[in-house]
Amino acid sequence: MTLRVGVIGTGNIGADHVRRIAAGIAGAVVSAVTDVDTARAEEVGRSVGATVCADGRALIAAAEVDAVIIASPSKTHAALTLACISAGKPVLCEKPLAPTTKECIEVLDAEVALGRRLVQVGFMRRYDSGYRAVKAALTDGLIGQPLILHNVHRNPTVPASFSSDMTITDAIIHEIDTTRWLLGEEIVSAQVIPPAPTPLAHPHLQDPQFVVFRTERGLLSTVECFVNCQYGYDVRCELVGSTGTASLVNPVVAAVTLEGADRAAVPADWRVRFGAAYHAELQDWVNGLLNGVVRGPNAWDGYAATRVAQAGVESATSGERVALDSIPKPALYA
Ligand code: NAD
Ligand code: ISE
Repeated sequence: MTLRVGVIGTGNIGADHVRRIAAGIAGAVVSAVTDVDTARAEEVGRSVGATVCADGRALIAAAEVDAVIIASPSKTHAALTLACISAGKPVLCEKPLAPTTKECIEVLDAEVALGRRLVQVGFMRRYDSGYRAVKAALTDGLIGQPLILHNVHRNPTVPASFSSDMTITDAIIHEIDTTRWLLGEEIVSAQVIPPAPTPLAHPHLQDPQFVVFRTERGLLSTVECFVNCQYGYDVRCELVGSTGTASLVNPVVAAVTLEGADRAAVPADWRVRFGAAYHAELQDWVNGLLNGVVRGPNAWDGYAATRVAQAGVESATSGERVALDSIPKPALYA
């Protein structure tokens, strides 16, 4: 059987997913696309022979769509995910599941009422070989007891439309998920501490941002997120344990030895750095669906990450540490 995938939003990541599925994901084809920018949808659709649907709802309802990828802006995610659940179609929703916990709870409620899991959230770092090696070092007992996780997340630049809240809800949300996943426990508080700002960011933006998360067992996870670092896309992570540390190694994309020095190129953007992880995420999603299961990061993970991000936004405003509460975890996500 071939899984027929419909993609909503053919911008940066949507077009990337379309290309990736067409070029090398076994067992799947892109059968339909849609975008409010119709010319863009037509161009991307034409490149892979996919139908262009009028809007997200038409795509979700289309007979030629078995499963949906949502790659439109974050504020559209919850409503489109709810429409997929109503239609009984599996959905890979890009992160975040929604910018607010209220919307995430609506998605949880709808899935629980349906009684089966259809939603996967695009936390693709869980599929990155570097992050997996860090996790394996911990679970294999190589570094003793986990104590502190240090994270760095740098983008060369962002557009003027990118806000300080989005640094937390759209960028740091990746570190929130990797913290929960690597350490296997929930985050219980968040504090945002603003460093001196770079002169090279748009004036409305606090950049960089620095956050300290504390987990249930008192572990710390720190995140420096700098979205105008200029020099490239740089994601780092070091897990400090009681007997050693495990670190993510930034993959070398090209190296030049010249004039007595080695120069290793930094990835240009997330497409380059995490290309293999996006591939693994999509292939695992398709393989699972062909066997009737959704097994990646689920709607609970989406809710759990957004509630922490929302606390971060609150802390950025107040300057205070924000303690988190949580709704009970439904049995569907046990
Ligand atoms: P983008 O602006 O490049 O693309 C979004 C596209 O959606 C645009 O073409 C826009 O015209 C279209 N669009 C807007 N409203 C729509 C609607 N209602 N229906 C259909 N199409 C609509 O943005 P992007 O960088 O591709 O990000 C899209 C989403 O993917 C965001 O939620 C972002 O957080 C997520 N993302 C995830 C990763 C990752 O590493 N997992 C990387 C990049 C982006
Ligand atoms: C973007 O939306 C992503 O998800 C990238 O992975 C992340 O690095 C970037 O900061 C976000 O804006």
